[in-house]
Amino acid sequence: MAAPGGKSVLFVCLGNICRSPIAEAVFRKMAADSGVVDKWVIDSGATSDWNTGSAPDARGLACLRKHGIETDHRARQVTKDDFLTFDHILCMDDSNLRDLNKKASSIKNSKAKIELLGSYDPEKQLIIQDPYYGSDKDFETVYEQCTRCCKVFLEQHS
Ligand code: WE7
Repeated sequence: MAAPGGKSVLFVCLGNICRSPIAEAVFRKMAADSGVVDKWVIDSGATSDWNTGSAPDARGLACLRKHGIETDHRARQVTKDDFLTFDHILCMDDSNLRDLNKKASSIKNSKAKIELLGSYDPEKQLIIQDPYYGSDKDFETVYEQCTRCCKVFLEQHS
């Protein structure tokens, strides 16, 4: 899955239309700006199959665009294969963590390290809240949390 000698990270939230596509796009931009994007396999996925095939939420796309980031991601559900191929699975809240750990426990040889993305936040905001029923400001908060966390995650794994 990963490039030779490379690393891989899958960002996960409930529907893969709000938080995890933002995290994925932010991390890809950061890795590109640092010249290491070719060393990484970067993707995002959902714990649910509710939005499979959908584009990211328009508010999330607007937020990313405001920060000079584009994405053409389409929502997909996390698969059993993801636990065998990804080094890191980074999720947003405790509900995601429970769903992922439950799925992982049903799989032989799951290798992915499953963590909260917020565990990398230097400002210690552990949970990245679902902005689905929120405002543009909530998407901006998600963006800021993802930016802080992805920076530390990339530094620690470079
Ligand atoms: C969300 C969501 C989010 C909530 N993205 N949806 Cl309605 C529904 C039902 C099952 C799975 C999904 Cl994904 C969705 C649509 C998409 N970020 N957040 N729903 C949400 C938020 C708070 C309380 C309950 C729900 C379903």
